[in-house]
Order: sequence, then structure tokens, then C-alpha cells
Amino acid sequence: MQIFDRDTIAAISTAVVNSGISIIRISGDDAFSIADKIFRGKTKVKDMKSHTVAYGKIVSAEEEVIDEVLLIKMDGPKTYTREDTVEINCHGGVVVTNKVFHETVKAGARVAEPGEFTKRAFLNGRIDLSQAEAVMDLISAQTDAARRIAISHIEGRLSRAVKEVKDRIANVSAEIEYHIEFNDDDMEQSVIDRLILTLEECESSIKRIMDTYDTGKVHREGVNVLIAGRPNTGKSSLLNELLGSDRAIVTDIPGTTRDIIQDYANIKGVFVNLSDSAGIRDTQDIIEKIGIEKSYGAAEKADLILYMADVRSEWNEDDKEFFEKFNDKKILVILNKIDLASEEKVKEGSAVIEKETGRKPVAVSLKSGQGINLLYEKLEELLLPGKLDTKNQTVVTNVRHKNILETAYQYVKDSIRGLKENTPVDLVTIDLNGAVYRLGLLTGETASDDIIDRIFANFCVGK
Ligand SMILES: Nc1nc2c(ncn2[C@@H]2O[C@H](COP(=O)(O)OP(=O)(O)OP(=O)(O)O)[C@@H](O)[C@H]2O)c(=O)[nH]1
Ligand SMILES: [Mg+2]
Repeated sequence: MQIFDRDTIAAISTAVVNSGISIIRISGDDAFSIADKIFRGKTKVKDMKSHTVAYGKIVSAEEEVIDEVLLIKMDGPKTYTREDTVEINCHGGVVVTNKVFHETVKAGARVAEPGEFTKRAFLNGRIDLSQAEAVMDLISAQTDAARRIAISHIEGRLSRAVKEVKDRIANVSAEIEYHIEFNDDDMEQSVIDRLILTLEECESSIKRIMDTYDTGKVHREGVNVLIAGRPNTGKSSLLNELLGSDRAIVTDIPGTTRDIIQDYANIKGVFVNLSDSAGIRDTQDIIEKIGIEKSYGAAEKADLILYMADVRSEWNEDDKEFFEKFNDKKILVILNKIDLASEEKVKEGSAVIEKETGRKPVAVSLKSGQGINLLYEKLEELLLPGKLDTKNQTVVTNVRHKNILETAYQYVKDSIRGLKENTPVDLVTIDLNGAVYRLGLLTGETASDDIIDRIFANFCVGK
């Protein structure tokens, strides 16, 4: 377990922009005495009742009034960090906020490192490592589903699930070690069978959690979606439709978009990083050429490509080349401008595309709105690889957690195989202890200082 200094720390916990209110937080043994050096209220901070608010002034060492504030006093351990904590609500101007903050530092507080408050909550045992990581996930959540997953982690759902499997595996290991210690004969088969059964349950619990990662990641990090296709097919019109704004220029001149246009959208609750690109065609125009190269580059990186086609034009070499290059990618073909074609023509076009690409296109008109609902349904299907019950399911969104679970899963698998194949049981305990150690990395019990420092270094200041 990491040893940490007992400095009293302070930080501006709100964004430093001109706003109504800013909050400066002080945490540690000297929080109240530091506050008393700079706060002038009816009573001294140290004499205030815990979890109460007082009105007063922040003053400099020369007793110059810097701001009028509200101060909240909270006795540890019933605080975020479990330490004595003071929060000063001052006016939200950048200058005044910085000035109040500097007074706390002059009075003896140390400037907090990023994430240091949460790190203390962890080191003081209020939350475990995965809960601490979820605090950052909650702050950076871009969709309601991401928020829901993060808060469930903060409330300890993932920790509880992991701890439960970990304890069960540790118990099996302890039972085997006890046997090795006190018995000379082999373990009875019935006992081994019982242990195998327990481990198989653990194996499937870990797998169940592990398998939520792909969908979980979508909620946490979002999905990269690229709109591609030949010029003038309606790519920029689609971008604007999905963003609900006139973000990109739309004209009937082929080659309108030349650079990548990128923006964020919330499509059916999924956070999407959406890009529109230059239409793909063989061209001599230097600028357009560069744009097309960029389109190809973006296609490499995309998680999903929306490939636009105009119902009135034939499937040509440019389309074929694109699909040759990116056939392995997740691509939805959109057959656009169906308001300009007969039903017959739409059917015909769809059939050609299906034959050429092996993908059934969605026929739409971005102008009349025909087929748009179906397009959104398709998008939802493609953006979410599996339906997640974020209310009731333990979901993994963090790659560190996923890697840990994968290794632990492998250890458990190996231990089961070992027991089934009559491997000496002391070797089996090595696998079991490996699994226990790994799972402890997730909750932080077995995590090294280095790992812990690296995790908190990614936090924002003041949290
Ligand atoms: N009739 C009709 N016109 C459409 C439809 N969708 C787009 N258009 C028109 O098609 C033209 C091209 O649309 P854009 O969205 O600029 O097409 P693009 O694929 O971005 O074109 P480039 O940037 O040049 O590659 C514009 O005049 C649009 O108004 C549609 O569904 N029906
Ligand atoms: Mg365009």
C-alpha cells in the first residue's frame, strides 16, 4: 500500500473560466487552521459545526478583503477524502478565484496534484481503485449510458462483482494449500470435483464481465464514424442531418467538400465522432486529390463507414476500388436521393449494390426524409454491438480492467485444466494465486505505487 505525505492540499475544483461561482477545496489535517488564517466569519472555522456553511470574507495577510465567500466545513472522515475538508465558494471570476486560491497556498496548503483528492479517498480506503477510475469516467461521460455505467462503478458494482470472484478463487487456493500442509495423501476426487465446479463458476463470471467490454467501450470512448462515397452523393447532407445543423457546405457541384469535416454527435445515445470527407473519384485537381487521400486515411481509422451512393448513378470503378480496399470494415451502404428515382430503379440499384458489396443498402432521401427512420434504426444496430442492460449488468469500459480480467480468466482456465489433468496441486495454486493477484490489481489491493500514480496522473486538477 502506498504511503503518502500528510500535507494539506488545495486546488481550484471548478473550471477556471469566468462564471458565477468557483469552489476551492482544502483537504488535510491543517485544513481548518489554514482556513482560519484567511477567513473572517462570525466564528472561527475550527469552532464551526461539521457540515455547515458560514458566510464571511477571505482576506490577505495584510487583512485586505479579497472576496466575500461561503465556506463549508466538513470534519473527516465523513468527507470525499476522509480528511478534514474545507470548501470555499467564491465569486467565479478567473482573477478572484486565483487570488483566493493563492491565499490558501500562502497560508500553508500545498497545491494539489491532478486527482490527488480522489487518490486520497483511495489511499484512505473510502473507495477502491476501480471506483476512483470511475470518478474520471463520470466526469468525462459523453452519453447517458456512459454516465450510468460510471456511477454504477462508483457505487461499487464492478468492485463487488470482482471481489466476489476473487474471494471464491482465494478460498479454493486456501483449501488446496491447507491440504498440502496437513495431508500426506492425494486430495479425494470428490473434493477436486467440487473445486472444479466452483472454479468453473468463477470462470464464467469473469467471462460474463469481460465480454461486456466491446459494448462498454462504445459508451466510454464513442465510435469513429466516417461518411465516404463518390462526389455529390449527399455525404455532407448526411453529416448535417446527423448533427442536426448546417455544419458542412452542401452544393450541387461535385467536389464541394475537400477536407475532412469532423464533429461530435449523439446518435441514439451513442457518442459518435463523425467525419465527412471528400468524394472519391479519379481527379487531376491537386487539392481534391489530397482530400481524397485523406478520405482513405480516415477510412482506415473508422470503426464504421457510411458509404453513400446516388441512386441515379451506376456502381463504378471508384466504388469498387473503395470496397476492395475496405471490405473488411464495418460499412453501411446508403442509397441516397430516392426521391429522384422510380421504385423500380431503387430496387435495381439496391440489388446491384448487394451483389457488388455483399451488403444490403438502406434507401433514403435526405431531401424528402424518406427512409430516414430506418437509417437511424440501422445505425443504432451497428453502433451498439450488443444491447447492454446498463441498469442491471456489470459492464467493463476500461481497457486496464479488461486486460486484468483476461489474464485472470486465463489463470482460472489453466487451474481448471490442471485439476482435471491431475497436475500436482501445488502447481495449480500458482495459477489460482496468479488470478487472485490480477483481480487485486483491478481493485488496487495489489497495485504498485507506479500503477497507482499513473492512473491518477490522468485525472483533472481539483478532483
Ligand atoms: N433530390 C435530392 N437531392 C439531394 C439529396 N441529398 C443531397 N442532395 C443534393 O445533392 C447535392 C450534393 O449534396 P452534398 O451533400 O453536397 O453531397 P456530397 O457528397 O457532400 O458532395 P461532395 O462534397 O461534392 O463530394 C446537393 O445539391 C444536395 O442538395 C436527396 O436525397 N435528394
Ligand atoms: Mg460534401
